[in-house]
Amino acid sequence: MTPQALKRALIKRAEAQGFVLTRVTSAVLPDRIARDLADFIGHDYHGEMGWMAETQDRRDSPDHLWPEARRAVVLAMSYAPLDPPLEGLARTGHGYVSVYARSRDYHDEIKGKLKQVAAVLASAQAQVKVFVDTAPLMEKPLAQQAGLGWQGKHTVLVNRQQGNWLLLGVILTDAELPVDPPETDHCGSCRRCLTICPTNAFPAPYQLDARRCITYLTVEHKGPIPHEFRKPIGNRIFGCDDCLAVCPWNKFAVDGQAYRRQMRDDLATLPLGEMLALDDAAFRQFFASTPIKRTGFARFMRNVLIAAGNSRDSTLVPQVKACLDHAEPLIRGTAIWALAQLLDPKEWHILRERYQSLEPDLTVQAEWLSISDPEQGLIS
Ligand code: B12
Ligand code: SF4
Ligand code: SF4
Repeated sequence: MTPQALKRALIKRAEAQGFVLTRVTSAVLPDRIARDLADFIGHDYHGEMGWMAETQDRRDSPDHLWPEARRAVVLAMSYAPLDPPLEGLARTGHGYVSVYARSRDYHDEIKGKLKQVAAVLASAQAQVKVFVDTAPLMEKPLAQQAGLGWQGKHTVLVNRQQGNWLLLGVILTDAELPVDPPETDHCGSCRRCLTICPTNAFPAPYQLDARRCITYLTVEHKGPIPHEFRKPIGNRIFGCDDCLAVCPWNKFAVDGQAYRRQMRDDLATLPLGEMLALDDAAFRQFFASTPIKRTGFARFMRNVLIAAGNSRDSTLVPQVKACLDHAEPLIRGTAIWALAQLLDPKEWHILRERYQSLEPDLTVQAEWLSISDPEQGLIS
């Protein structure tokens, strides 16, 4: 088969698997990308994602990860939601789950489909490796170089027809497939994604300080969430979609059907009272095979407690109070903050007198102390 015919067969198989975009680029990224990655890590924007720094020398270009790689086939699956997702932010008694997480884990979902596409290359005796956010690979710069779209000012890939509700997958191969031209930037003077960000996570257009991003804070960050972010988090209990949802290029996006088939509508907004009632086993069962399960019970409850604190819903108080006796310090500590939002200061001080002297964990002690600090102004 000629390289052109092989590429056509690849695209046909990708379309059959539900990918909305499939393009090919060189497996070499320019030095500029390596410098941007070094800058990102040098500024500590990766926070606790130490794996980004550890793999930096392989991550900056696919041929550093796999020297035989000649081409990167970059594919996108649309997960464009049917309804405007940010409406869920107004339902303060419910936790908001970002759109990508309302389904079976996309890593599993897309990897299976990528393997089906890669089989076309394998059957032509080419070597292949498939990736969905599973290896040190810079998928967005590769996608831009392949012409799938451009990295918008929010750093996420945007396509003129599909918008930015896209999940990316990559197949590296030693086959010499014909390459596609790169895409250019179409953000123009727009700044919508930058101004809507609740936590000011963009130090400049096209740059993200992950440590300030609600997705990082609710999904990747392990310990207590810094106080300054707790109110801006609102009811977002897993991820955030604000910068994606406001992008004007989404108005042309129509094609999320392939992904939607395995989405769980019951995960869009979750009643906080029901979430507070979960124990570890019930959590695992309810979120089985979703990305939420990977954060683990303690981090999830930390997020739910922040949303409960922000809900101003006093009917949640008994459940939040019960968390003060939880074996997990992260849960006890966040419950202290949530109660400071929900209770009258006098009632909160009574609890502090009862619990603080008995508290063995230093991070939880710090919560009692930080909230009673008048400088913080969190309670009277
Ligand atoms: C780490 C990571 C995160 C981190 C950091 C995000 C980030 N922007 O880096 C956190 C946890 C915050 C995160 C959040 C999300 N993520 Co994420 N994440 C990744 C991961 C694993 C690596 C990204 C990476 O390499 N970051 C490092 C920095 C250096 O890369 P960068 O953003 O491309 O940086 C560029 C710019 O800074 C630019 N730059 C720097 N200076 C300047 C100056 C100028 C003038 C210009 C033009 C450019 C420029 O150059 C850099 C290199 O191109 C990828 C998967 C993968 N392996 O690629 C998924 C990935 C990026 N995430 C994805 C998704 C869906 C999300 C969320 C939307 C999920 C959600 N709804 O909650 C949010 C989006 C938040 C946001 N605005 O980015 C998708 C994005 C798909 C797409 N359409 O682009 C990916 C590709 C996963 C996938 N396989 O689909 N994610
Ligand atoms: S996902 Fe949310 S918190 Fe993160 S950069 Fe976008 S708007 Fe900001
Ligand atoms: S919202 Fe505006 S600035 Fe942000 S990515 Fe979309 S077009 Fe670019």
